[in-house]
Amino acid sequence: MPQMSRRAVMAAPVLLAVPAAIPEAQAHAILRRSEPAAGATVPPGPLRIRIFFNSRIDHERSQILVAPARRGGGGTADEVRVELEPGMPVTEMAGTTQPLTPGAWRFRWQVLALDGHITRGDVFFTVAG
Ligand SMILES: [Cu+2]
Repeated sequence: MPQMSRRAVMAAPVLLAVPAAIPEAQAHAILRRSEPAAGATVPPGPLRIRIFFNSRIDHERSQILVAPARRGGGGTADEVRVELEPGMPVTEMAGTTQPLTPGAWRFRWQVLALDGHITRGDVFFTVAG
């Protein structure tokens, strides 16, 4: 093998490590849909949250946090981590919250995809009075 070709082969793994070089098809996890959906109204009490992603996630390094929704975004002090259900499909995660009181709430999902990228987002919903 000529010297130039060998160098090109050696360089390939380095290029793959650059996030911008990874095709969208192999990219990080994006929320496809959730239960509850954004803007939904749910009854008071414990709430089962289920989230569907476009790609495989690492359940060990992914989480769902629930907190009251505050005007202007708010901080993370009120967030409570939801224990994830074991045995979910590789593109889903789910867990059930403690009883939720009536009002505005959000859950925050944060997941690690197999491409090594962490993504997160907030889903706002209402607990009926
Ligand atoms: Cu990615």
